[in-house]
Amino acid sequence: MTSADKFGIAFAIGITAVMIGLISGGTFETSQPSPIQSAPTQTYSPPPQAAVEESAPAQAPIMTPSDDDLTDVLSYNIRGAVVDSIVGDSDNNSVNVLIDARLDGNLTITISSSVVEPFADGTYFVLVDGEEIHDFTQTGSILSIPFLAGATEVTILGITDDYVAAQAADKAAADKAAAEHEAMMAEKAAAEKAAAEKAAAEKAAALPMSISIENAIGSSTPGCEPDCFIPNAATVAVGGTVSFVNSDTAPHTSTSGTPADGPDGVWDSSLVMPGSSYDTTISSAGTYDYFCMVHPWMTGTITAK
Ligand SMILES: [Cu+2]
Repeated sequence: MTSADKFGIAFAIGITAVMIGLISGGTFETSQPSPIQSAPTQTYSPPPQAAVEESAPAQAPIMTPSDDDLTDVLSYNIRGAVVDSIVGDSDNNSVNVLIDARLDGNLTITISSSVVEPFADGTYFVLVDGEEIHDFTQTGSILSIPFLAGATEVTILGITDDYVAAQAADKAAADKAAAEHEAMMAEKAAAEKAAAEKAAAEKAAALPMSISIENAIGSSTPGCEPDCFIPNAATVAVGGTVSFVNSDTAPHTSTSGTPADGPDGVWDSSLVMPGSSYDTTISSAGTYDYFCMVHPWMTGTITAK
């Protein structure tokens, strides 16, 4: 073997050693109890991943939620216990950290949303040995979770299908309630409109079936116009009766028509003596002019509806 070959082999061994060092990457430390801090601590950080250039096509992530063993994937720091394993459960959108807690302690772990998708507000649920706990803290994606000596399992749980279904059911119920409220309001408005229309119709239908019209006192001389018949303009229901009452001291007539064109033949009382009256029935809708044949300044109208 030449010296050149020996050099080549030595070089290859050196390169291989460097490569192994790079591949194994991550750091793993376990410190012994110290006088200051009695609980053991364990820290793990995964090796940095190769930077992806922005212009490069999207690459499949090295770690995916379907990976079950996340022991060498997630960064954590634990005090008072050692981590046996970290197992992802993509079906349940959760991560289980199996620990051996010799003392009361704390687990700080970074959970990315690609490993466990959080709830809509970015938070996670945390269970210790199956019991939900609330005294953990979450800062961004870093969870700091306390546990008691003897704990064996820390579970970090994200949004679940049941939760999504419950949210969807809540929204559907709210939408239904809103739709029902809207329909009820529309129904109420329609009912109010119908009631108003009915009231208007009843009011219109409530025209009197009989009215009384008097001759103004002293109407036998001009000057009573336009109120020589009181009221001068009156309304009665179709088929109703109009009673002309002569409460004046002179005889008068109520004659349909106008002084200019004369009687039109609908009705004519002829002379009505003081203290007497004359009734006529209006059988058709319309507006009727009338006057007094004796005193042509006396005029009035009757409307029948
Ligand atoms: Cu008259």
